[in-house]
Amino acid sequence: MENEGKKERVIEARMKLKSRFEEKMKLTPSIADNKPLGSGPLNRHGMPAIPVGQVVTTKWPVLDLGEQPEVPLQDWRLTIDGAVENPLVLTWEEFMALPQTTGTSDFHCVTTWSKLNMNWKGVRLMDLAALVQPKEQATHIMCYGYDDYSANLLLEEALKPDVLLAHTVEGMPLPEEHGGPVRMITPQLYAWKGAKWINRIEFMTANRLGFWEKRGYSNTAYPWRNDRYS
Ligand SMILES: Nc1nc2c(c(=O)[nH]1)N[C@H]1C(S)=C(S)[C@@H](COP(=O)(O)O)O[C@H]1N2
Ligand SMILES: [Mo]
Repeated sequence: MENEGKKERVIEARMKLKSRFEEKMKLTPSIADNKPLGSGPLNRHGMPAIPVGQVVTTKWPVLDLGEQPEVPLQDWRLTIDGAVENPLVLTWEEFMALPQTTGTSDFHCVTTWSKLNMNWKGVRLMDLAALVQPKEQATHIMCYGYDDYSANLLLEEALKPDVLLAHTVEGMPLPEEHGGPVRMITPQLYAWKGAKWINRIEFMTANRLGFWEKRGYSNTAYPWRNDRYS
């Protein structure tokens, strides 16, 4: 009984978010762009697999700010706060007990490399949002890492189904240098929008700029428009 009620509430919260953001999502470039720039066969979202100016690599370069924080699982926390009805701090066990999603997606770095068809497992940002319930006025999120990193995102981008807080890649725990224990991935946007070593998601009622955005990177970061810098 208790569980049924819980499930009903989760579904209700999800449906509410969906109806609030469905129209906005349909208008975002990764869905609405009818002249996406790029080459190669179409990807799973109908976009050219290789966005304009990108080169495919099979290696996986590491990009960071010169620091790779080491976070033991028993110390790991994820804070979700700001403009939400139910702010939360999750432990590792609580995070892993949430619904888990697997997905294949591409990774496009603004420094021009793309790594295609990566297999991830983690928790959808959308599912976390359904738990905390963004307030009516929430429009953006800021994601923070255990390093000094931050990245801002429009909510209608963050709520897309392949935006994950990933803990597993290619069936293995996410390596520390790639942001383990947990990082965000944003396959429809340049990869800097996905914070490695993520430890906080702040819902915001107005846009603010993240680490690279303050330094001239694009607010929107859409790979099929060569939307790298502002
Ligand atoms: N916390 C944190 N997240 C980060 C970064 C960073 O320096 N710190 N770099 C970003 C950039 S520019 C890219 S391209 C990707 C790189 O991920 P990778 O090192 O796993 O390839 O992470 C993004 N997320
Ligand atoms: Mo990057």
